[in-house]
Amino acid sequence: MTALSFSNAAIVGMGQTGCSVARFLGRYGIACTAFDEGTVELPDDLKHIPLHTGALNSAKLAKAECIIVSPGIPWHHPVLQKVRQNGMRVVGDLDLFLEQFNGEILAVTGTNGKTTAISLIAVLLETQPGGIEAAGNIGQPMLDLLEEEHLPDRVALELSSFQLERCAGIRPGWAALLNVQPDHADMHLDAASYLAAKLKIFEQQGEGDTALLPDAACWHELAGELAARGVHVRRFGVTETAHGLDAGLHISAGKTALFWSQDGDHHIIDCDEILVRGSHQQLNMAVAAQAAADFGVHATVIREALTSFRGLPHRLQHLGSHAGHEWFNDSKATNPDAARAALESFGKVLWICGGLRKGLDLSPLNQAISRHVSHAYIIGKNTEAFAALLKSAGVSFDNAGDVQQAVEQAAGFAEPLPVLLSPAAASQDQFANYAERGRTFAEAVDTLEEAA
Ligand code: UMA
Repeated sequence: MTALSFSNAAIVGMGQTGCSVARFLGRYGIACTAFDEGTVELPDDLKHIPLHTGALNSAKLAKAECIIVSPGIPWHHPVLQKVRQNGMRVVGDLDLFLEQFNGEILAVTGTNGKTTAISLIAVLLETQPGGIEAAGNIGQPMLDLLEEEHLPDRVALELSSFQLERCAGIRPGWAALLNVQPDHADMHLDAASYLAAKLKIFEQQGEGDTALLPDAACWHELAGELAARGVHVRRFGVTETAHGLDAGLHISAGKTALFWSQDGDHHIIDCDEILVRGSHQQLNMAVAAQAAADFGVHATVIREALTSFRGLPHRLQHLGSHAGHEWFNDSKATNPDAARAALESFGKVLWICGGLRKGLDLSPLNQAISRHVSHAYIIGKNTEAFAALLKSAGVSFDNAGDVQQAVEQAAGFAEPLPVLLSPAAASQDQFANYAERGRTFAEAVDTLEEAA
């Protein structure tokens, strides 16, 4: 392990990341002070660390030689800006990880679908020599990987814009950008800084590295720049010809097939053989297939993994048939684009939506709502924006208030339509996170009478 260049540190945010940072620094004997603007209690093994709660204070932070900031704390937080301007070292856990880790890095970013792609990549590569560990935004703080005596040879990092934004520089040998859609308008100053954060994943790539980019024209210039630096650029997307693309979905005569490139050929799986629903999810699976192929996983292993993959909880997860309806948990859809993709995976549905809007414009959902929603149930503390959206799309709705009420009301809907929880909003107005919202939904559905 490389020695650290500081002997005491301030940790800002004591959620998953902050606790992981504290344990990591503890192993080096670094003296830490914890800061959190919320009401937190440190876990038993970290109780010895001094904790300051409430508004951040630059004078207290300035006592540390290094400040490590959790991803969920805005990088432009005035106090953090001030200490940075004063020349203090302020980093995220990704910087600490990169200082220590010398193995191979596969990294995936994008607004939606990162966790699906990274999870599948981890499944596909774990049988390869050297194996793989997945970490990052997926819910596994990356510094925890360094706990082991034997470090992994290779990691698959799910990187959020928050993590990339505060990282001094990263050079993944293999990197993919899945998509960029409006999100986190409450955390980034503007759309340009959100995009700039995502693109940091490619910033230091060079000769011998691989970059996988969507095929849309807006990425051509970046593809050219990367290729000029010697990066092997691959492109993926949805196509009717499959020409010129390395991976994606091929639509022909009403049939969709997933494909990836390997050994100079396209390998194809008919999407009817894939258990995971939704072309947006299948496209992310094509990205994972391409990653696996680039790391030498045999095509038959990729085929087997893709056709047996059941998807992840809270992502268009089929909960079964209850009270005459099929129920789908897509609680992970925390922005309008994710919900749009989910709605487009169905004919007509009963839609449960609403929550914390994060300052996002909902109007891109309008067309999908008109086409795919028969009736909606709004949850969350502020219903006005969703009510206005549904009115403008000409769709009837109820203000259900909470998930349990929405489930009860949808169960009573006469037509046997599928019921889809795909909120298009974050959950923190009523839940700790999207997973708790999804579990609450699944529990409420579970109490309904099971279909015979
Ligand atoms: N806090 C403050 N001030 C703030 C905001 C938060 O003091 O302005 C404090 C909170 O009181 C809390 C702590 O910071 O005690 C939480 O820190 P955090 O929000 O960074 O959360 P962690 O538990 O450390 O989880 C983070 C990621 N969270 C976010 O990026 C918001 C997790 O991604 C990630 O799995 C975890 O690190 C491990 O790497 C979650 C997420 O929602 C899944 N990510 C966003 C997304 O996917 O859209 C980017």
